[in-house]
Amino acid sequence: MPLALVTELEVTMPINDDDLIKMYRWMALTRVFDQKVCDLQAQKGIPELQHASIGQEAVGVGACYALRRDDLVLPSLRTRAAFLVKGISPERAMAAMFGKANGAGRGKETSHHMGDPELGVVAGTGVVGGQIPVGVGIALGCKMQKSDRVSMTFFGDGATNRGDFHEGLNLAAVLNVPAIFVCENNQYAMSTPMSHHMLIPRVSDRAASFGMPGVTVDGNDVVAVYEAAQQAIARARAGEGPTLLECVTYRWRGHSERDLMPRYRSEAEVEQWKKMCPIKRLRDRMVSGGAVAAELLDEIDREVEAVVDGAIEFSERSPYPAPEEALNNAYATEVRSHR
Ligand SMILES: Cc1ncc(C[n+]2csc(CCOP(=O)(O)OP(=O)(O)O)c2C)c(N)n1
Ligand SMILES: [Mg+2]
Repeated sequence: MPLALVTELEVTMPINDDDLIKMYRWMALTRVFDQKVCDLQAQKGIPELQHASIGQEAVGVGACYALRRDDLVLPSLRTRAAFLVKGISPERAMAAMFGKANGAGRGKETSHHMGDPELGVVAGTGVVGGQIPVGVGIALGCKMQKSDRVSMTFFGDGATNRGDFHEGLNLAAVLNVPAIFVCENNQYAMSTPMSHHMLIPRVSDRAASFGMPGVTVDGNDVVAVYEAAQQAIARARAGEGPTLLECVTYRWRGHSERDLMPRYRSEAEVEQWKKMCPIKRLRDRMVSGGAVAAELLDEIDREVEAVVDGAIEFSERSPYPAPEEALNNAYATEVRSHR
């Protein structure tokens, strides 16, 4: 089955079986990609310090599946799916992990900071929540250009305590820009549980203080995420302003692969969330409803495994960037006035 890029989508409401199969494939691809990067890191010590999104795949897939090709996305450190769904190939995404010249970061940056202007993936920085005001500025640009494009910015629960979040969302509401703010609430910021870093139960409750709608969905239900994202995008395109979408989910692995033996949460808690695996949930929904044969999904599982293995071979064969490339594409060469 060929890769379904955002460009090829004809988003339908209500969602059909073909969309479900494609979303299953994106989640399976994201899972295998991240698992193999974890394995590589343990075995070979690749330059990437992996921050795995395993367990959270439904958020990036469901939200980005609702975007158009010409929309702009600002992933967080844990939104692996956004890069893939928006069109960065597994080969270029994997070569980035190896620091290779043909990686999406051209050997200068690894997983969560890579971008691609052609595909509308905005490169990030290491500052938690730093992409939020940038997403607001991009949405303002879309509005000033009188286009109906939107920006979609991802961040974690911890990031919603930073000034960037509060200033960014307030300005987005005041300026009524076409922005969608997607919180991947995995209930921890590194080792700090949500109950220790904020005293309200829902991130989406914060939206009221900015005067924008705030919605909470089950972040392990890809269809719920997709439908909520579709509604937020429709509002933004219609000139009705920004939305805060909170997707409640859970990360199965440590904060990074350096955090191998977390002492801040119990094994029982992790196991309980593994039972709510977003990929298995979608599989069960499709198969039990009789919409899709289990064999087709097994075939997809095998295919994405082969795609990721191929991406690893591609990355291993690829060259490192030449030293004289170090400063290329690092600084803007042209500054344009908007006037
Ligand atoms: C301003 C800033 N403070 C601290 C850090 C270190 N740091 C990196 S990720 C992270 C936790 C982020 O938690 P959350 O926003 O919930 O995202 P998650 O990792 O759970 O996806 C921290 C504290 C940083 N990169 N930037
Ligand atoms: Mg978090």
